[in-house]
Amino acid sequence: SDAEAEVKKEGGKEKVEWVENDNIGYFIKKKLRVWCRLSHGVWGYGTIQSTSGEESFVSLSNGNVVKVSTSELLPANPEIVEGVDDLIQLSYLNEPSVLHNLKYRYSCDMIYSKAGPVLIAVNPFKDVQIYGKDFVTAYRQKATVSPHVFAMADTAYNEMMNDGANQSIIISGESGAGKTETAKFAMQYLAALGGGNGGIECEILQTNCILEAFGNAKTSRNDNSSRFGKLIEIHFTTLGKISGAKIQTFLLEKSRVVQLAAGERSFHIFYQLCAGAPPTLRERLNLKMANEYSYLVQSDCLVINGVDDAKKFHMLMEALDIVQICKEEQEQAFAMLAAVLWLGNISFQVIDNENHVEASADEALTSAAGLMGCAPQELMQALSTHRVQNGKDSIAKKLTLRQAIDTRDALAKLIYASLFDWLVEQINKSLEVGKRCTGRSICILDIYGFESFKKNSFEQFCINYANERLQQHFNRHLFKLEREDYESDGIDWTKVDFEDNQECLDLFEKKPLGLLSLLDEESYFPNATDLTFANKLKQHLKANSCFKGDRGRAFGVRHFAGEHQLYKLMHQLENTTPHFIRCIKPNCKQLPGTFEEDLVLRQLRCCGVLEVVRISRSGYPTRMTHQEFAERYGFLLLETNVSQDPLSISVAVLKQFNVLPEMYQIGFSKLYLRNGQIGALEDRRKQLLRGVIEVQKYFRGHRA
Ligand code: AOV
Ligand code: MG
Repeated sequence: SDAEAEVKKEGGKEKVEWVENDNIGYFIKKKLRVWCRLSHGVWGYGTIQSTSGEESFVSLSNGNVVKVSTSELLPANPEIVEGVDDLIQLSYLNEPSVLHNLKYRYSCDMIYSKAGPVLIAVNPFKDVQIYGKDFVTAYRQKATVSPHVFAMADTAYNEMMNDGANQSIIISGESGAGKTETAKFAMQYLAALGGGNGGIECEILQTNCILEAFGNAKTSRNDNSSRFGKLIEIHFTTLGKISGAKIQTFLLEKSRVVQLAAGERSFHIFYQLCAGAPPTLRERLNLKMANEYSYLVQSDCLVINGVDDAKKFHMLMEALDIVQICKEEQEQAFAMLAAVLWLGNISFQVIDNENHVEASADEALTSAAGLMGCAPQELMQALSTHRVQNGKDSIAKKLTLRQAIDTRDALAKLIYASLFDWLVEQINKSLEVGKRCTGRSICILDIYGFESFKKNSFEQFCINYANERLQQHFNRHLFKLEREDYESDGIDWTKVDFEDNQECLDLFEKKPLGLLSLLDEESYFPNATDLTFANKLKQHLKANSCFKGDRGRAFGVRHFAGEHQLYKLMHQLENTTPHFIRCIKPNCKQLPGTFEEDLVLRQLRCCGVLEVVRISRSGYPTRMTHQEFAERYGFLLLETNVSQDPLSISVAVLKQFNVLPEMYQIGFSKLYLRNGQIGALEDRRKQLLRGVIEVQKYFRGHRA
């Protein structure tokens, strides 16, 4: 448990005692600064004025005095740790302290902080001038060490060069938290470091523009939301120059092509094409404006504030040129997009008294067929009938309106998804330059974060499963790092209590009774429905604490995509040295300068940052080299007969202040102190310095 030093006068001599400070008694006694929970859930910062029974009066920094329950008080940090780079340096790692530190830094445009080995990036929602060439140079030359995505990319690069080990930069966070932007800055830095090899680095950077056009869309949370996961592997020569790159994409949200929520858009490329295609291309594709296509108008949102789709289209064409996709192929790709749009305009009419339908022979049908390279009649047939096997023969069964619309939409999604895959393949061909044979690489993973909507589809299921796997990778890695740090400095490692998400993963993965196996099995039963599946899950999984089946609701799942890619991805990542970046969204309005504490806290909690902090807290959060410690506190020594090396001085300080042996450990290079210890020494130090100043004043006064 935590303890705090208390200086007592005893027979004229000061004696230091250690008291438990879990119950904040020490803070109350000393009238130190505290955090108190105010009525509306936010934390207030102030000084305890008085305490009576279970209640305390706290004078807040804004001058108000509030009455709060003493149990709602938490210790605030001493001033020397205000706005520290690394949350681990905080003496008190309680939530308000962590929040305050991030908020303080954010208000000074310091959007990056560390939580031990993890980089935290709080989205500024404005241009911060910290990504220019001067910053690249500064981080390259180690002229600055403040936390930055450049610093993390630099570490990855150096570790790759020094150890020859592959590296990964894993970026996670909620929708709109800044993952994609952060990934781009990491790529920019690596391109600057490993560039100068025939422009391959420019090509790599241009892929962002292309993949964002085809894979991003405006959602209610983010005007430029990635609707796919991306892993880019950048390959380097033994001299550290970029030799090539490879992109893998995951879980493209293809349902967006045919179905949009109010206020959201489909993939950017559709609007860019409609707004920016030059006249001759418009003519050849029989292209209309976006508001004439049903797939696009359904959500009542065609433009994004501050975005010029036509201009974006021109940038896209340039980018396609740069990655060497020739003009003919570009036009074929645009033709497929136009085909998808026209497909959405195809309507159906009832043709018999059994409510069977047939596609109307109109401009939509002829245009779509023309663009797809088939006869209108063929397309009509394909959209109005369903082939079923009957013995040796196959017969065409007519479709109802719902079935016909589903068929049409499935075709549109298939075309779009195939186009996306084709594009990634073309990009990869063009990035293959150096044959990628050296085996050194840095990969950057930008995957969309946990999602939870009112109605969650199979897509959310897959995304959340992927995130669950990543979370485990994250937990296990950090745990390992922490242990290595202790062990390499000769510190006795006693296992700290460590939360794992294995049970949740079991829920998905266990065979034969996990969500995935059960779903797989159920989808083979001809009479299976959402409800039978839901019942099956309830029957088998109710024992797993991560399973919630109490609402009797059916699942909207039809088919399982296959241990999607994800297994391969995790395997690939497990063979690299990972570097984690956690992006934080400070508000939901995409506004600069707005830091909503509750929102940030929720993200810190659920993405494991506080867990990292907690791991350190249960160990020895304060780490100072013998030298640093001796320099800062050596002058407090009363005992003069101490040899002058840093280690002896440090030990003497600890002895003098009666720091209990279980409160610290001495490593080969550093001192490891339990939570709260440094705060007490700081108080003592300040007291003494104040005394010195008083004495100086006194003497000056006398001389005058
Ligand atoms: P995401 O990738 O995490 O969301 P983005 O990277 O698209 O989030 O960021 C959302 C928006 O925040 C961007 O369009 C920028 O306007 C702004 N932004 C983020 N990081 C920065 C930064 N470092 N500097 C300036 N502005 C920034 V999603 O893809 O929705 O999960 O699926
Ligand atoms: Mg993104």
